[in-house]
Amino acid sequence: HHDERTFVMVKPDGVQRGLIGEIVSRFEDRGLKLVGGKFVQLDEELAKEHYGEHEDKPFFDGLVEFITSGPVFAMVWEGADATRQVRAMVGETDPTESAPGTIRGDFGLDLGHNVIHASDHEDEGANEREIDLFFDDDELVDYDLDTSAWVYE
Ligand code: YYY
Ligand code: MG
Repeated sequence: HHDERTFVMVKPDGVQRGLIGEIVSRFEDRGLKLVGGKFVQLDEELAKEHYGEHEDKPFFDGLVEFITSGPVFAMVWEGADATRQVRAMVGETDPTESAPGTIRGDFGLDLGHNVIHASDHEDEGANEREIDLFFDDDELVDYDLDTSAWVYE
């Protein structure tokens, strides 16, 4: 099936550096379908819930401060194996360990400012949890993309 959905967010550093368009283009070029997108200023509560799995880590407070420091661009992308494929396009958590050609490997040099968030494909259900946290059902649009017949056999 081609309808797996995954959550992606251009972080405040990516927004400030003018990388929204570049990042959207990469997912479009891959053949993924954008089904939702919005510009959001996270408050502390949403940031802490989104990163709840890391609340006991030493970097948690700094992470919450960073992710609330400016607007983010939140998106939902749909396609075959979307969560895993998007993570592969994002690269490793640390941009200095990320291969050239990945988003973090092309645009980042620092672990704390790694440009983009994407749902973890190894965390079962993370994609759906994150989509629900950021988007209401009526903010996600069902539609056919004309190119799908050429992307998929
Ligand atoms: O999913 P991903 O963003 O690749 O990494 P996570 O391990 O979930 O960590 C979330 C976020 O926290 C990461 O993107 C940067 C930041 N972070 C950090 O500042 N220092 C660490 N040692 C690990 C993660
Ligand atoms: Mg993660």
